[in-house]
Amino acid sequence: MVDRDKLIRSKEKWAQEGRLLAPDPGPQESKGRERLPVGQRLVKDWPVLDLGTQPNLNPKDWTLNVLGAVKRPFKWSWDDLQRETPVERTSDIHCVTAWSRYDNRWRGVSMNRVIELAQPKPDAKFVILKSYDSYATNVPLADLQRDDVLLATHWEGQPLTREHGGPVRLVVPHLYFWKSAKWIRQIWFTDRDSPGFWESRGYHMYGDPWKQQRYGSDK
Ligand SMILES: Nc1nc2c(c(=O)[nH]1)N[C@H]1C(S)=C(S)[C@@H](COP(=O)(O)O)O[C@H]1N2
Ligand SMILES: [Mo]
Repeated sequence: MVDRDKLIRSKEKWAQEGRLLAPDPGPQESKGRERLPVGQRLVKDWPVLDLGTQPNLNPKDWTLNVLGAVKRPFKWSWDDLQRETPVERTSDIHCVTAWSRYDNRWRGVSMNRVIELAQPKPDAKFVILKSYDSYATNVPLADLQRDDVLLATHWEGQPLTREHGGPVRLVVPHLYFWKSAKWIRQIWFTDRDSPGFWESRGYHMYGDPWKQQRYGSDK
């Protein structure tokens, strides 16, 4: 608990001080977008970042609750998830603590499939993701309706490990990785945006790595 509080306080401090913000290189349109966003460095390993509590979930005990501003709320068990057609996507990770990792091969169920089943109501504009470690994060609905957004169960052909969010985590590759909730438990559709764990501690509501939206109010 002490370690956890220390980690949270130091990350809050980063947000207050605007740490890791690299100088803005100016408009890059003409050169085309670099693969590595400004202020990031490439890593080959895969760091583990969370609040220090890693839920130990037997897949048989995992359930996903899809609810809120939808026409058809539903619950999935692990077996329900297995009945869905798996998809594979390869994408890059960009973490707000300034590491990026290229070419992660994920397998899982497309988020578009979840959205298709749930049928969001017209006023559902945001989604709040909640996890088994009581973590939460917010993402606009439109950002989940992308072909590379998955509920991932596998990484590089292997079941997702506990430390990386197994049995099931979200992967939203075009936003900073704190939006990719590990040990996902609930997907809540809503008309109102509301900050999650890091967003209420100084981190950006949206988190676009290409605009360096690390901290709140574009500091
Ligand atoms: N449930 C949960 N999901 C989470 C977190 C967390 O603490 N709890 N941390 C986030 C942060 S800050 C990052 S950078 C990534 C890290 O994922 P990784 O440990 O697989 O690299 O998970 C995100 N998803
Ligand atoms: Mo992070």
